[in-house]
Amino acid sequence: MMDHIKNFINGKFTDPVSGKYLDVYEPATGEVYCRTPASGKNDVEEAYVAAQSAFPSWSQMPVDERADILDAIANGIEADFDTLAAAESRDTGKPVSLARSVDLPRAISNFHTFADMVRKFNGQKFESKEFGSNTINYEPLGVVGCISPWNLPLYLFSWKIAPALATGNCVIGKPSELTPFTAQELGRISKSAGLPDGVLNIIHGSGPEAGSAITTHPGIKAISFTGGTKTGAIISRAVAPHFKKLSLELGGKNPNIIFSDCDFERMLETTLRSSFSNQGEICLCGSRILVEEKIYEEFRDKFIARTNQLIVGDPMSKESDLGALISEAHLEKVKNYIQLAKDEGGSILAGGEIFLVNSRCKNGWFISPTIIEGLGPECRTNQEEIFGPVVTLIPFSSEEESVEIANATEYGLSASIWTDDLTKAERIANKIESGVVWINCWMVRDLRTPFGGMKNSGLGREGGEEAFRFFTEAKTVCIKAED
Ligand code: TXE
Repeated sequence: MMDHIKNFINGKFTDPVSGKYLDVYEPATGEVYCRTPASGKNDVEEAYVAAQSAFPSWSQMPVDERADILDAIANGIEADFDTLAAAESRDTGKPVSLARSVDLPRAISNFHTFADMVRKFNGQKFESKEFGSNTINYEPLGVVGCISPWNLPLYLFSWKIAPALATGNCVIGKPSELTPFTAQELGRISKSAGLPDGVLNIIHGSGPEAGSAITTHPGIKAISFTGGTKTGAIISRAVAPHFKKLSLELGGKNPNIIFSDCDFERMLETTLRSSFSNQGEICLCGSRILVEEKIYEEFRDKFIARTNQLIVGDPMSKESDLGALISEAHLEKVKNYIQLAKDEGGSILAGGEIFLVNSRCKNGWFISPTIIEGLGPECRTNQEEIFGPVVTLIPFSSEEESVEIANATEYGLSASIWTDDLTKAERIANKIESGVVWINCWMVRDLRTPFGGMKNSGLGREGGEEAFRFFTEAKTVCIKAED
């Protein structure tokens, strides 16, 4: 019989009130392998009641004890590392090697980092003769909602849940309906780690049903969301009348700016990763590659050669560099963008085709890594988020031009700059409109630093103390003796 995922409410695994389920596909085979609850308002209400009643004791628990439970959750993930990595690969289509090297280690660090940080997160105090003694306390909000996407399921789910729990909130989390498996496992691990019932509740289901039941619930105080920009706009409208706190981490169209004076081999290696890791389904992937004219041809030829060596294949195989795209609809979307690039006058230098993988993966959703050249910065291919293994090459002739092209989209999530001249790199970094700028590296993340995007890439910042401030209300207590 096919496995059924369950909701996790008040420490128990439960069926959805509707009794209905959605199919969950394995992208590598194109086949349904389990079913996930089609939850809605009633399930969210049950979760809310549980979370609300768990809140007083969880929020008043000494911080060290809460932090110890977060560490125990991290240890629980570590103990199930192999199973969780295989499950993440099956749900998303990503190579299991990537789940092992990126997704799982990061989910573990999310819990440990926020546990460490919250132990040292104190209120501030300002004292002066004029204004007396002002103490600022950061108090948990109550019940908060965390909605995450399918590309890095446990990695992003835990990135939101860990700081929310650390600061004493109770959580209703909703993973993507396309990748629900490891979220269910997180419920089980949290319970074994000693997390009290009702503190973390996990509701499965679609965005318009389960997701919007969370965003519109009048008692839920904040929404932390990662996903598409269009969905971000829908959520903004839904939460506005309730005055909920809102954090949005949305799409990107990130530039890689490559100068002739960079460490070429290191840049090439990293640019391959930033282009095609996770099949290009990472909001931080560098999808527009800006190359100084002087080395444009050398870069293009070597990049094509290296791209053609990448192995697209069964995600379960250790050999595979790229696995399958998340869904048939997403594969269709990426294919349409490749057609659009051709219609706009672009040349396909590598890939551009559906990729057939033999044996068990013959019906899977694979596409080969694709490089496009010959398109101006303003065309749709260079403006819209494709979110697949598709990059464009754009030559530039001066520092000013590189900045102009880099900033010429409505997104502003991240950028990479490649040059040995650090003064130039910092000068450019100051002019780039994005929340993160990497110099001679990519996707290096100290979790204590703020993370998020400018322009249509998001609202607010996650990470470090920014996350703690998001999941708390600042209260100033002022004492002033009579003059
Ligand atoms: O994500 P959605 P989709 C981008 C990428 C991709 C596009 C669409 O370009 O092609 O978004 O992807 C929940 N109320 N990114 O449609 O819909 C949904 O159930 C509340 C960038 O698959 O944004 C899931 O849990 N929730 C990105 C989550 O939102 C709603 C990662 C994300 O799904 C909802 C993923 C609603 N009305 C896609 N509608 C990144 N920034 O990393 C959906 N959801």
